[in-house]
Amino acid sequence: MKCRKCSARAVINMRQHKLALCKTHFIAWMQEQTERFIHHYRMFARDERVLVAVSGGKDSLALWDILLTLGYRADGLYIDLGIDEGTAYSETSYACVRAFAARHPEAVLHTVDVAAVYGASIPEAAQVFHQGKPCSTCGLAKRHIMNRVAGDKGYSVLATGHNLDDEAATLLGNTLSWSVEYLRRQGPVLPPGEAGLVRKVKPLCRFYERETAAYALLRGIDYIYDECPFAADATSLRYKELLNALEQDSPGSKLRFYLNFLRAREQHPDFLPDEAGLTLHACPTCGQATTNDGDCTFCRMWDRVRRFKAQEVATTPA
Ligand code: Q46
Ligand code: ZN
Ligand code: ZN
Repeated sequence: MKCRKCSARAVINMRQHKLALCKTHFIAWMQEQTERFIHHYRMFARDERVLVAVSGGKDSLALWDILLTLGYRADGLYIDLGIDEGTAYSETSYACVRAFAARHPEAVLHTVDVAAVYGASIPEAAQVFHQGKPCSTCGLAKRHIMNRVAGDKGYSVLATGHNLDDEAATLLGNTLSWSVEYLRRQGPVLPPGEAGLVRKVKPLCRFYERETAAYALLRGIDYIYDECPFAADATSLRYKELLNALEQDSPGSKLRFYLNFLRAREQHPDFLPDEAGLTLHACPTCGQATTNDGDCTFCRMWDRVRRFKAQEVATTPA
């Protein structure tokens, strides 16, 4: 198969766009398209400082690479979750992030070691607070830490590497359960809320996962290939498989599902109205936005984890 633009050998065929491209033109296409999405969804301006949440995986490192190549002021944030489970997941992913950052002296890498700062790793905290379900603990911790670091370090916008497969799977899950509040908030841009929430953007949300993977490989980015050991239990993987089966029969169905949802919501704003009575206020302990009376869920979690650990120490025979 030949590249549509120059007739060289194509490295990727994107059936949903009826577009095959060679290495050079595919890399340029990914960067141009990202720039287009940033403008189209009014994600951020040239002079804004962007904090990119990097996990060491292909999507977030591809995003950081694209933003730097496009000339944006993009720094990275790595959160060390302390996940090992015999796979050295956190250690390996951090090594990939550090290697990328070392090649980009123009950018700053911020790191937060969860166990060192809060007293327990994510799997340890999950044992106490989420009946051993690390993804709930992890999501809560990442949202809080990303927002805090962005606010503390003066970034007006936080960018994550979610791709179309992630977004379509989340959309399917939210639709199956008719989670109106989540459906209302899902999209390429989550505007800043009250009480110090920063704007969140997903510049890669219209790229298929295979496209971000191809981009990372073709750009020579060393990323962690293995999924987090807890990902295998995630329901979203089953939704991704379902959507892949649909895509196989009907190329473009994933993209249509997502884009038509965004369009429908824009055309019918009353379909998903703002939830009445949901007021945010600042957590008295950390200052971040919460709907709780008193401390936010993040602060309650660490308080319980610390009390549990202190009790454990007190009852352990010397
Ligand atoms: S890192 Fe965290 Fe994911 Fe691992 S523990 Fe679950 S949520 S699967 S994106
Ligand atoms: Zn070409
Ligand atoms: Zn708090």
